[in-house]
Formats: sequence, C-alpha cells, structure tokens
Amino acid sequence: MRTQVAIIGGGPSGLLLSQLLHKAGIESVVLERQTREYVLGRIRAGVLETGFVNLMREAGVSKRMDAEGFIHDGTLIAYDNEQFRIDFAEHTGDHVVVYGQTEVTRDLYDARDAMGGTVIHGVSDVELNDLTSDKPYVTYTLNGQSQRLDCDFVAGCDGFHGPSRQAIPLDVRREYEKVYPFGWLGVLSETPPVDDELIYSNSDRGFALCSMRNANLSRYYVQCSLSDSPDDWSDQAFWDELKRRIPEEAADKLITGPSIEKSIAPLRSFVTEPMRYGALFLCGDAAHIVPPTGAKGLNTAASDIHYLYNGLKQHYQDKDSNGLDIYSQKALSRIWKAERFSWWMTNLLHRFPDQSEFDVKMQRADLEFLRDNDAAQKVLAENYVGLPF
Ligand code: RFL
Ligand code: PHB
Repeated sequence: MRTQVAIIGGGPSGLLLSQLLHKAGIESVVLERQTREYVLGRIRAGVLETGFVNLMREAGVSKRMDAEGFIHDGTLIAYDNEQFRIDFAEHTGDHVVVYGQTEVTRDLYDARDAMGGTVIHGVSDVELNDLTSDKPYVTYTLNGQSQRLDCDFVAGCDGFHGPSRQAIPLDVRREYEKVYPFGWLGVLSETPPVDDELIYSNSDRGFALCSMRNANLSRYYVQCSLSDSPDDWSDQAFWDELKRRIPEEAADKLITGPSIEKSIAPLRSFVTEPMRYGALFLCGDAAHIVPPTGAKGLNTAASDIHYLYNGLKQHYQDKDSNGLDIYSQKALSRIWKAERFSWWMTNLLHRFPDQSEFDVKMQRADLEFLRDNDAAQKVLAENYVGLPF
C-alpha cells in the first residue's frame, strides 16, 4: 500500500492531522494499535484552548463541540478555606471550552468515516524504516500478516509509549524529564458539577480538582500516592477525601454518586528534541508530556498538528519545504512555554513529600500574591487560555 503521509496512532493528534490533510487534498493512512472502543474508553482531557477549537473548526468537525461545549470565562483557585477567581475574559478577552477528549475523538472518528478516511485498527509490530531516505516506509502486522506502507512522510502520533520516538537514533535524540512523586486519582460520576467553573485546590492534605464534562457528568481528581491503586479507593473514601480538600462551601453542595470510571495517572514533564528526524515528524504525547495541572496536554498536541499540517500543505501545494524545515524549532518553542506553565501550576498546587515548612510558606506566598495581584492573574490567564500558535 502507498500513501503520502503515514500516521502512527489514532488518538486525537493522529485523527485531527489526517482529517485536516484530507481537507487539503493530501492522502494519509492512520495505523492504530487498539480498537476504536478502547480508544474511546480512555477518559482524559477536558479543557480546550481556542487554538484547538479553531483547528477542529478548520477540520470541519466542530458542530457538536460548538453546540455542547461549555465556554469558561474563568477558573477558581482555592487554598485552605479561601477561594479566588481568575477572570480569563477580563485579562485576555479569551476563554476555554470544556468538552471531553473522548467526545473530540468520537467526532474525529465519525468525520473520518464520513469522508472514507483509512484508519486501520489492531496493528502490531509497527516499525519505521529508511527515514533518512526519500523512500521511507512503515511495516506492521495485521491479522497475523506482515504489511508494508510506503509513504513520503511519517507522522509519529503514537503517544508516550509508541515506537515513533524510539526510531530517532540515540545519538540524535535528547530527552528531558521530570517525574513527580505523586499521581492523580480521577473519578467520573453522573452527577451535576459542584460549580459552574473548575476549582483547583491546594490543601494541606494535597491537591484536588473539580471539573466536568456536561451538566450531569462531573470529573474530580485528588492527588494520591504513586503506590495507590484505584481499588484501594472506595467511592466513599474518594468523596470524603475530596470534601476535605476543597473549601467548605463547595464541599457542602457537592453531590456525590457512584463512580463510572476511576483511574490513577502519574505526573510527568517530558520533552524530546528534535521533533523531526528525516521524514519523521513527532506530534503530541509522542514528543512531550506535561502534568495535567495546566490542562495543556491535548492543547500542545494541537499546536504541533497546526505547524505540521501547514508545513505539509506548503510542501505539496507550493513545493516549499520551509514549514517542514522549521517544524521542530517552532513546535518546541511553544511547547517549552507550556511545560513551564504546567510545572509552575503543579508546584503551586500540590503537596510534595519532601516539602519543608519554608517551602510551604513560599507556596502560600505565591498563592496570596496571585490572589492580590492583577499582573500575576493576567500571566496565569494568558497561559491557561493558550499562547498563540
Ligand atoms: P494519545 O491520546 O496517547 O494517542 C496515541 C495513540 O497511539 C496509539 N499507539 C499506537 N498505534 C499504533 N502502533 C503502536 N505501537 C502504538 N502505540 C500507541 C495509542 O493506542 C493511542 O490511540 O496521544 P495524542 O493523540 O498525542 O493525544 C495527547 C492527549 O491524549 C494528552 O496530551 C491529553 O489527554 C493530556 N491531558 C489533558 N490535556 C489537555 O489539553 N487538557 C486537559 O484537561 C488534560 N487533562 C490529560 C488530562 C491527560 C490525563 N491522563 C490520563 C494522562 C487529564 C488526565 C488525567
Ligand atoms: C479534566 O476535566 O479532566 C481536567 C481539567 C483540567 C485539568 C486537568 C484535567 O487541568
């Protein structure tokens, strides 16, 4: 089989890229290891920047998101029993949209089906070959048969554990990583959200986040130990702990119910450089990870897709390779800023096992400065709604 762009990974990055390329008349084939049901069962991001929303619109996949997504003009930050609001609209004139990654992915799959896009599920043994030649190709196994996909370019959209990043030789690849000494225990429940806006809470028992998917679907998180397993946490234990970590006013009105999903995510900051190697371009979690505190993971994937899509369009339509040549540099420049913001938010809001009393005082001073200072709030708001592409 032959295509112009072989896309490894059918998560949001891979599907969005393939949809945009299709609209520009560029062929692609998406190779996905899992079934569609499995991909749609993963509960992940919930907050979309305007840059992401605009890409979905450009890809012609925004109808449901535009109708059902919640516009959030601000967010609440709590510590101890106090809370204050960061007003995105006032500080940036912009907002974020709360619409689940599961729904984004479902809409992208539906659009790919409607356009007759090729998404092959259940592939294994994916290998990227001859990336520095002008005839790169991907091999894989499907239903026990070896397959070969010839292409002009490979987009590595296969997440943190996929094979694409590993195809860049170690003497070329440089990786930067910070692993945090805790995780997030997340619960999804069919209950109305506790507030109209998200609540990020720093408490002396650890971080908590109140988020949502729609008017009757809430998503909550508490910071937990890395040695915990979701089975260690009964629903009752989770709700009790969440209530202890958010302001009393919110705890009193929290409506609890059975969890319909419960999982633990480790927190990590990670960047690989460069993001291009010959015909291979890394996108999204394949190249970088942020801790979820700044809601940036899916949104950094969007800027990669924007740069790569425009670079490929320039290559095929104008025979100009400049966009592809500067891809890695442009993508990384924005990513490092999102890394900084996510790392800062994580440090501001979590309890660290080795935190001294002095460190706790510094965190408190940082929170009070943010509460009282307009410029500090503007910095947070600008980063949260998303830096320009
Ligand atoms: P994905 O979603 O991991 O998709 C990669 C796809 O590649 C497939 N794959 C392979 N396919 C073929 N062959 C192989 N060998 C393969 N190996 C893997 C996988 O099956 C998968 O389908 O990466 P992508 O597309 O780059 O998307 C990235 C986002 O998923 C991620 O950044 C966000 O979910 C991060 N994130 C958040 N981001 C936000 O922007 N806002 C948020 O509010 C937000 N909240 C979160 C989050 C991530 C979380 N977790 C669980 C990590 C909250 C949480 C709890
Ligand atoms: C979510 O709704 O899952 C969510 C929201 C904001 C974050 C992280 C996760 O910062």
